[in-house]
Order: sequence, then C-alpha cells, then structure tokens
Amino acid sequence: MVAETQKRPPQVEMAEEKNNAAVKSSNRTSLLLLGGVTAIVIVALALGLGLGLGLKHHRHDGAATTNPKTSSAPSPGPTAPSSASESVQSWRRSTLEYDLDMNWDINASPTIRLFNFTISEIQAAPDGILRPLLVINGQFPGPLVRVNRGDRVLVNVTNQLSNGTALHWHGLYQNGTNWMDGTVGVTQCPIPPGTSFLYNFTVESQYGTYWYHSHYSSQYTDGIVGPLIVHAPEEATTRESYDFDQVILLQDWYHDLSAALMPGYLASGNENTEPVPDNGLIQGTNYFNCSLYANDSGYTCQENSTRAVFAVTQGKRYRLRLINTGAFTEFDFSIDNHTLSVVEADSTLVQPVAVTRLPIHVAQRYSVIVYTNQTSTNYWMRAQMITDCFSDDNPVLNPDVQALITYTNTTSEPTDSVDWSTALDLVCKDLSPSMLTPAVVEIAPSPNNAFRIDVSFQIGAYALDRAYINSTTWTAAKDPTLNQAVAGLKADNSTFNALGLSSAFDKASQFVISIPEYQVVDLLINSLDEGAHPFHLHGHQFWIMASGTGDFDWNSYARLNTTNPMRRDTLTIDAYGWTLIRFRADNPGLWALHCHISWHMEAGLLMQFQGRTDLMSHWTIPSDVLALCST
Ligand SMILES: *[C@@H]1O[C@H](CO)[C@@H](O)[C@H](O)[C@H]1NC(C)=O
Ligand SMILES: *[C@@H]1O[C@H](CO)[C@@H](O)[C@H](O)[C@H]1NC(C)=O
Ligand SMILES: *[C@@H]1O[C@H](CO)[C@@H](O)[C@H](O)[C@H]1NC(C)=O
Ligand SMILES: *[C@@H]1O[C@H](CO)[C@@H](O)[C@H](O)[C@H]1NC(C)=O
Ligand SMILES: *[C@@H]1O[C@H](CO)[C@@H](O)[C@H](O)[C@H]1NC(C)=O
Ligand SMILES: *[C@@H]1O[C@H](CO)[C@@H](O)[C@H](O)[C@H]1NC(C)=O
Ligand SMILES: *[C@@H]1O[C@H](CO)[C@@H](O)[C@H](O)[C@H]1NC(C)=O
Ligand SMILES: *[C@@H]1O[C@H](CO)[C@@H](O)[C@H](O)[C@H]1NC(C)=O
Ligand SMILES: *[C@@H]1O[C@H](CO)[C@@H](O)[C@H](O)[C@H]1NC(C)=O
Ligand SMILES: *[C@@H]1O[C@H](CO)[C@@H](O)[C@H](O)[C@H]1NC(C)=O
Ligand SMILES: *[C@@H]1O[C@H](CO)[C@@H](O)[C@H](O)[C@H]1NC(C)=O
Ligand SMILES: *[C@@H]1O[C@H](CO)[C@@H](O)[C@H](O)[C@H]1NC(C)=O
Ligand SMILES: [Cu+2]
Repeated sequence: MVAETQKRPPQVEMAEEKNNAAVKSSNRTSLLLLGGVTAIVIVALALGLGLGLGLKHHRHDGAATTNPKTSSAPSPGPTAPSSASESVQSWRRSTLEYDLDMNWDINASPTIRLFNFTISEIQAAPDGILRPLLVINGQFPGPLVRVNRGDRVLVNVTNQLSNGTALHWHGLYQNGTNWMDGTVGVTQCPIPPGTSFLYNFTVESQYGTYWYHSHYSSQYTDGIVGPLIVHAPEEATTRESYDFDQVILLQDWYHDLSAALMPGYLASGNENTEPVPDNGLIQGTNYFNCSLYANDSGYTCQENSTRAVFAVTQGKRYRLRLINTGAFTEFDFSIDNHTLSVVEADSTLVQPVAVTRLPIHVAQRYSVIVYTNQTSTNYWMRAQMITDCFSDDNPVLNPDVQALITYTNTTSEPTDSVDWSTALDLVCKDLSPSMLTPAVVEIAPSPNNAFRIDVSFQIGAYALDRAYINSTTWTAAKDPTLNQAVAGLKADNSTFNALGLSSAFDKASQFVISIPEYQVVDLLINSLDEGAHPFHLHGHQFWIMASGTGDFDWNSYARLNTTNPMRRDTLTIDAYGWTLIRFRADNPGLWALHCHISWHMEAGLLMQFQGRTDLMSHWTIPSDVLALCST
C-alpha cells in the first residue's frame, strides 16, 4: 500500500482505491461528485434565450453600469446529470480524489510520499467561460496531497509555464526547512520556465486541513490550488463522529487572467477597486448563463458547464473539509435544512458548535459535520458571496454559488429547498473567536515582546494604489530575504542579528521584525483601512488574544484571558479594527505575514518575521534552492 503510494501518480492511486472500495461494498455511500460532465444543453439554451439580455462586460473600464433587474435575478442553471453516458472533460480532475477514503491508515509508520506536479497553461472553461487556466498535471483543481504526520513529502514541480512559479504549503510549519516554504521574494526565487524543482520536507507536529497554492504574484488565482490533508493517530476519536470525509474547495472566479486584471487595479487613482469576481466555483465547477455576455464580448461561452453534485445517503454523518481557495471573496457557507457542526478551524480541532451559516474568508479552512437526517430529496449547498465587501457591482455575477446535495442520486433541481431565514453577513468578518474553543487545551504563554503594525492603503508618489505596513509597501525582493539573511549572518554582519524592526533589508519594500532568540511575541495588527483583510502567518499558528475596533487600550494588556484562546493561521482583521495575536517565535527563518487577498498582497500588504537567527547562522541553503536565483 505504502510502496504503491510512492510510485504511482496520486490521482491514479486514489481512483483505483475508489474502484476497489466500490467493488468491496456495492452500496458505496460516499459523497460522490458528479460535477463537470455533459449538461442538458437544450434546457440551458432555452434559459439563455429566455433571458437574452446581451449585457456588456464593463469591469475593464471600471464604470459599473449595473442593471438591477439582471444582477438580482438568480439564474437557475443545470447541474450535472448522472446518466451513464456522461463524459468528463479531460482537464477536470476527478474530484473523487477529494472523497477521503476512510480506510486510510492514520497509524502507518512514516513514509515518503512522492508527487510529480507538471504545471502548464491551457484553455479551459471551469464555469463555461473559456480562459487561460493554469493546471497541475493537466487538470484543475490541483491533486490531493494526503499524508500522515511524520511523512516526508517530495513534490517534483516541473514548470511548463512561460512565467516562473513556486508552491507554498499553507499552514505547514516547515520547521528547519524555511527554504521549502515556497514564497517568492522571501524564501526562494521563482522556479524558471522549463525547469524542475523538488520540494522536499517533512510534516512534523501538526495535522488537519491545509492547502497548497502558488505564491508567486497573484498566480494561484488562475488555477494553481489544491488540498493538503495531514492525518495523525490522535484523529481516531474525531473519526468516530463521522462516516465520510470530503474535501470541498470554494473559490471566487474571474473570466480573465489575474495578470490582465492587476494593472487596472493598481492603476493611479483607483483606490479600493479590487476586481469583482464574475462567478464562484464549488469543487472547481459552476454554471454560467452565457446570455449575460453579448456576442461581441470577446468571451467564448460553453453553455454546458454544470454545478457540482454530491450524492449522500440518509442517516450518515459527513465531515466536509471546506477550503476557501479564492482570491478575494468571503463566503457564507450553508446547506438548506441542514445545520453545520463546526469541528475544525484552519487545522485546530474545536469543540463542536452548531451554525446555520459559516463565514469563511480567503485561505481559511473549516471542517463541519453534516448529519443527513432530512427528507430523502435534493437540497442546495450554498456558498454565498458577502458582496458588501465588493467596491462595485458586477452585472454578470450571481453571488449565490450553489452545488447540489442529493439523497436520491439524481440531479433534479430541488423545488422546496429554501435558504435559511437567518440573515446573511453584511460585513466581512470571521466567525467570532469566542465561538471557537480549541479541543486540545493550551494556555497561551506570557509574552516577551510586543509589536504593533499599522495597515493602510495610500496613494503614493506615483499615485499608484499601494498597501502599507507602517511606511513599507512590499514588493518581492529579487534576492529573497532568506538568502540575504543567511549570507549576512554567515558574514557575521550584526545588523541581521538585532532584535526588532530590522535595518538589514531595504526598508522601502521589506518590513522585517527580527526575533534572534526564542521569544513569545505579541503583535497588534491595527488596520486603518475601511476593508476587512484575511491575514495569514506562515510557519506558525497564533493565539487570538483580543480584537476590537478603534484603538487598542494597552491598559487592558495585563488582563488578557490566556486560558485556551482560539489558535489558527489565518484570521480576518475587521475594517478599522485591531487584533492582538500571540505566537511562539520558535521557527528559524523568514516568515511572511500578509493579507491573503491576491490583489492586496500584490499591492504590498506583506511583512516578515525573522525567527531564531541563532539557528539560522549555522544554515547553508541547499544549492538547488540557491540555483533558482542564478538564471
Ligand atoms: C515521478 O516521475 C518520476 C520520473 O521523473 C518517476 O520515476 C516516478 O515514478 C513518478 N512518480 C509518481 C508518483 O508519479
Ligand atoms: C449514484 O449512481 C451511480 C450510477 O449512476 C453509482 O455509480 C453511484 O454509486 C451512486 N451513488 C450513490 C451514493 O448511491
Ligand atoms: C462543452 O462544449 C464545448 C464547446 O461546444 C465542447 O468542446 C466540450 O466538449 C463540451 N463539454 C462537454 C463535457 O460536453
Ligand atoms: C523531476 O521531474 C523531472 C521532469 O520529469 C525529472 O527530470 C527529474 O529527474 C525529477 N526529479 C526528481 C528528483 O525526481
Ligand atoms: C530530501 O531531504 C532529505 C533531508 O535533507 C535528504 O536526506 C534526501 O536525500 C532528500 N531527498 C531527495 C529525493 O532529494
Ligand atoms: C506572465 O507574466 C506576464 C508579465 O507579468 C503577464 O503579462 C502574463 O499574463 C503572465 N502569464 C500568465 C499565464 O499569467
Ligand atoms: C426545509 O425546512 C423548511 C423549514 O425551515 C421546511 O418548510 C421545508 O419543507 C424543508 N424542506 C425539506 C425539503 O425538507
Ligand atoms: C437533524 O439533526 C440535527 C443535528 O444535526 C438536529 O438539530 C435536527 O433536529 C435533526 N432533524 C430531524 C428532522 O431529525
Ligand atoms: C509601526 O508604526 C506605529 C505607529 O507609528 C508604531 O507605534 C509602531 O511601533 C511601528 N511598528 C514597528 C514595528 O516599528
Ligand atoms: C551589513 O548588512 C547591511 C545590510 O545589508 C549592509 O548595509 C552593511 O554594509 C553590511 N555590513 C558589513 C560590515 O558588511
Ligand atoms: C477565558 O477563556 C476561557 C476559554 O474560552 C473561558 O472559559 C473563561 O471563561 C474566560 N475567562 C474569563 C475571565 O473571561
Ligand atoms: C521548531 O524547531 C525548534 C528546534 O529547532 C523547536 O525548538 C521548536 O519547538 C519547533 N517548533 C515547532 C512549532 O515545532
Ligand atoms: Cu487585504
């Protein structure tokens, strides 16, 4: 079993496991995804003719001319039929892979898991609109990376793009292998076109739901995303609370390459005009009503794209591992008539808490357990965009992104599936940390040091829309800061070894706080911006100590509740809000802390922590990592 895992492509392995499982139990009852297959073209055409609006796509000139009649009308559209004749497009990854086989051995002894990832650009239509799509091994979304804690992971990335690339393993500590963190300008140079690079790291002291994505400019927005699941023996108890384990990717979607949208966003005088998504995807697929674009829109629309379908069996418990792999949008996730029991946030197991709607911002993960105890019929799963966080209307956008939950293994659209009457969120905000109590109790240790950063957007000297951490706006360093630091430490240059805001890097573009020896660090992230920002800290989990709006009252600092506060790796800083996070700066290397909204990171919303220079001073960066910078 283990040997096979190492030798064969992961998607083949998983597909075969499915087949074997299906043979063993004829009434296989797992959540089965039927998305991305031939659709009911006639029905779709009829709908298209019925609406026949021929709207022009206005995003590029920034002038939103919304037709309220069209933007408010939720367009019903086809879901995938389950007939035996269905043909899955070859670039659609079989998301059967994302149905996690419960026979996986969580107690297996550590092994090596090898994956070959060839990254290339194709033309494909995840939601019906043909566009350039960046794919791994020819398919979208990315392959499942599933390992046990203690395993060594080898991912051989072959870059067949015309641009560079790099892969980041979101949420993994990379303790001792900072150069495998995959962050361009921080831990590596991009992998040049036409070359291969081997990511080689072990997964230590953590397990749960993670993901991976390109960390080169806004590139992940164009398709390079996938789930990363780590198992551990401690999961045995949790596993008793569900019968099936299913990864579900949620993401906003654009009909243009992010590189085509970026210049408009960053252009002078355009404050807060993030590109508004054109659609959303669940499991990499959705329906789009082609008639919303005029014939001369320049887009090619295939009216045969479908929504994802999840087949369930009544009376079972399904763990859904939700991952927001999107660029910009926070979703309210829900399933009509089914409550969600939240059991994991990022990779932290939490005491179960029941909700009807779950806000999930970019890069966050949640596991929910759903009990299929309703009437044997079909229901909508919804990922509803919190559109108040958009600066504009997009007339082609249907913000109520849907997939089908079917008890009857059919694709018929439900007639009596109604959205919860509970209100949708009006602002982008996390599920309150007070609702999340880690199942494994930890007392936050006392801090040795506290820092504050101010987050803002400013129109700079050239009137570009740039984001700032204090007075630094990040751009990727040509020579990664890790490389600079290791070289500086090797040369005994003491500026790389001083505590606090570092003067060793170009302060205009690199805001680095250095913690030379192990310390527990508090960071007050203070936002002066009117938008909400999902911040992610690489290489660590942090405790959420306190949050609020206005100014933090340092008089309250001594009274913080240190009893088992929520810990995670991605949290939303509210509009004009502040959050105090605490973490152990025990991980050597340079670690990004950044807003995960693709547009904002590219606008400069990134700072770094430099940890454990006492250990880094002994480092030699592997030659293959350094070689990435010499082309
Ligand atoms: C990965 O590619 C190598 C050749 O480069 C091949 O030997 C190996 O079997 C492949 N492994 C998997 C899991 O695909
Ligand atoms: C749904 O039907 C298909 C055949 O159309 C079958 O392969 C699959 O196992 C069924 N799924 C469930 C959950 O019953
Ligand atoms: C959808 O339509 C396009 C264009 O007509 C076609 O190339 C593609 O094969 C179709 N896909 C499926 C799954 O039928
Ligand atoms: C990675 O893949 C490339 C291209 O297939 C191959 O040449 C190279 O040997 C592989 N590297 C490793 C370490 O498997
Ligand atoms: C991966 O890294 C480990 C530790 O540095 C090393 O022993 C091993 O040879 C590397 N594996 C490959 C395939 O390069
Ligand atoms: C590659 O990078 C260039 C320059 O940034 C950009 O114009 C182009 O669109 C990129 N290609 C893709 C596929 O992202
Ligand atoms: C879903 O719940 C609503 C009440 O909240 C009920 O009216 C409706 O009949 C239910 N639908 C189904 C299909 O069970
Ligand atoms: C279904 O289970 C949920 C808990 O997941 C419970 O709140 C609800 O009352 C149950 N509904 C029915 C119809 O049994
Ligand atoms: C960032 O700026 C704020 C406001 O001026 C200041 O209080 C804080 O100390 C600065 N942070 C660092 C790390 O220098
Ligand atoms: C130490 O590094 C800083 C920042 O890179 C540089 O300005 C300085 O010249 C270096 N000092 C020595 C003695 O090399
Ligand atoms: C501190 O937090 C814990 C865990 O959430 C909670 O049980 C306790 O009541 C809180 N203590 C105070 C004084 O608020
Ligand atoms: C990382 O490794 C260092 C030793 O190199 C250790 O002290 C620290 O606890 C580790 N951190 C984590 C999160 O595993
Ligand atoms: Cu942001």
